[in-house]
Amino acid sequence: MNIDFTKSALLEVDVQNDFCPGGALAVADGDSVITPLNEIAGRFKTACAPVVATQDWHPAGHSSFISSGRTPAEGEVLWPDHCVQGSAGAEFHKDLDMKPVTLIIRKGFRPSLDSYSAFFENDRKTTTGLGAFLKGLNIETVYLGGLATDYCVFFSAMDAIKLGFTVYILRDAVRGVNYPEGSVEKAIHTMKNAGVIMI
Ligand code: VGL
Ligand code: ZN
Repeated sequence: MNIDFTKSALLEVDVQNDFCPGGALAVADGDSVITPLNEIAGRFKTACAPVVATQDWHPAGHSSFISSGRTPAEGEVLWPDHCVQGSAGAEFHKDLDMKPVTLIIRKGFRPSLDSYSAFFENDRKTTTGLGAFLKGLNIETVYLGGLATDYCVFFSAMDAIKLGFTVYILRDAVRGVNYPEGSVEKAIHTMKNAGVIMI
């Protein structure tokens, strides 16, 4: 892989304990994204290129939790309590190398609004600031890995395309929830059609 580090950023999505085996919203094999992410992050670090880690960061009782008692909207999925601010489950996995990380974006911290994407919250309007941050660094290309393929990675990749970035998904550095069944395949298909490149 030939990366132009002068205009590329690495985005590591939600590599947190709750999305790894043993966590509250465990993604099958979720921790296997860590080794490939550390390897590529090391290369970004050597080049002093930006590495952004996102952290799902919900207040207790968040509206995306089943425990909120809320009736989900059509097509909306509610989740077990996960990534509660300050909890062990919200911490980055201990094996994720944080030394290369130059920015941590926390998301999903508004009680009534979730944020799957690293760029825009689920109202599709509220920004996290990440797009402006990357544009401010003259970044044109985003390499993406992490959890979960069919939710936070998917929405981040689609928004990155919408913002005009060239987007590469690191195929061995993503894992999915696959709920509902088939959602990983559907996400990959939709991303490819939108111009996301799988490598
Ligand atoms: C995620 C569901 C709920 C993710 C976050 O990181 O993909 N999925 N919160
Ligand atoms: Zn969440």
